[in-house]
Amino acid sequence: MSARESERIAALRRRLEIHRQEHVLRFLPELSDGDRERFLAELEALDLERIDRLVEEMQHDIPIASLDLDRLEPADWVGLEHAAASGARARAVGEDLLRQGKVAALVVAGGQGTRLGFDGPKGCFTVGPLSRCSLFAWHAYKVRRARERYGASIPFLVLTSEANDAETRRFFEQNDWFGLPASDVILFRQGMLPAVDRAGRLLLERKDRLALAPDGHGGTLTALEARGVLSDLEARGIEEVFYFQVDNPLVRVLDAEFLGHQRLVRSQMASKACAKRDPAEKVGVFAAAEGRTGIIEYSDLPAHLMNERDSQGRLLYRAGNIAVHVLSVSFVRELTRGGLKLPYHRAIKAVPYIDEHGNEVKPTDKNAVKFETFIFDALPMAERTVLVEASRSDEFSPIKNKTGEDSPESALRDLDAMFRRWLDAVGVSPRAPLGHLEIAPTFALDHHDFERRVSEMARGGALDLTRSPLHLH
Ligand code: UD2
Repeated sequence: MSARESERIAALRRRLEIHRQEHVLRFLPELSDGDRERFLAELEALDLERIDRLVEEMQHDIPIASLDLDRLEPADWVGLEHAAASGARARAVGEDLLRQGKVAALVVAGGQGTRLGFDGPKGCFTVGPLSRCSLFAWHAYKVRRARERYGASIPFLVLTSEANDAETRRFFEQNDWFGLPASDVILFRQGMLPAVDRAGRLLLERKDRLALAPDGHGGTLTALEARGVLSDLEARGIEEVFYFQVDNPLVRVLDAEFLGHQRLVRSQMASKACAKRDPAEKVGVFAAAEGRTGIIEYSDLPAHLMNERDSQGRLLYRAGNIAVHVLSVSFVRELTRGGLKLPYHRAIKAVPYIDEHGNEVKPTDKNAVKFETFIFDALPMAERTVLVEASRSDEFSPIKNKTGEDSPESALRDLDAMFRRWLDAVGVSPRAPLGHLEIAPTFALDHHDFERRVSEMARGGALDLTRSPLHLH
């Protein structure tokens, strides 16, 4: 080891000691030159002050709520009954925006899909009833159809994480970017944050590596800025980003009406909500406090608020978060200027680690704390927001669990029922049984688009909608 390297290590050790984290250097003498070099660089880049702050919040059990729970009230929303009245105007505004090429689509797909138990990026999971295409394909086809319909270029941004970036990239490449121009598909990786034990000490995953975890979907904002994607969007003249999660095949990607609502009230961040199925449904709820709107995550909502009812017997906090937003590019710029200001939530997990003797430990109990930011914590920071109610049967059926509610089976059922409603609206009763009916997003984006396409094709006499199986693509 050179004198210069010894000095470098001594300086790092002094810094780590101030923050009580010097134990991470324990195995340094055992490492090869290359591994030591890489690990030193990783440790030098750590934001130890921030880790101290997070540990302190953890040790004092400071609640991380973006709204004051004692002043909570339900958030205002444009309910379904009002959406019809303002819908046509909003749709025209949104369609104009799309035609002018001012919108990008962004899917967050950095999560690990642990509950589903699928080995691989969740976006690779099969969703097309007949095509057997993946969630990534399903979403990309919506972007493709929107480009075709509005005659504009629409960048498709995909947030990945360290664990799935390479595989996701390969999947897109192998599938020829699902027919989108490769230059308009932008995969960008979210950041990682160190996990700590219950005493706030950094954990080692290997002797030469910290235990790290993705920084949450709030990391989308940091990654947009840090990876140069935000500047790219600005250079392309993009003004609005349509944000959604990879696990919901029903999401109306680039919904013109929703985009219009954002513009009509000059909102910085628009959101969609569905009425909660039951008090315990695992969705965050929209609420307001002191004139600001935000979301209280399901795990943070006290039981008395979760079960509270209004005078008509409906859940008071029933505006469930379906994780569909429109963020204006200028708001994203504002949020990331001078470092991201979102709060860090804590998740207590079982994290494997190397103990002080160098042995690998695979804990069965939850031994560690991971920190993550949530994109919806940006809501209370916005001057103007708008919340629009969405119909669950048309827009929300996430794939989270292996079986039961919110599973592949319930998503297939909901997709099939939606296709049948579209067909019913054009006077057709399909003969195809469950699983034998697919209206691919390349054919139609939503029921408006479907009706338009059907009437065009019916004029040409080329369409038999009673076939079984029925696959329109
Ligand atoms: C999320 C919402 C919940 C509700 C529900 C609707 C949070 C914290 N909660 O719950 O309020 O709206 O969705 O479906 O969002 N992801 C990343 N990087 C990360 C973490 C997550 O990209 O570091 C992505 C992930 O790939 C997925 C989405 O974010 O697309 C949501 O993650 P989740 O499935 O862990 O969230 P969930 O279902 O607990």
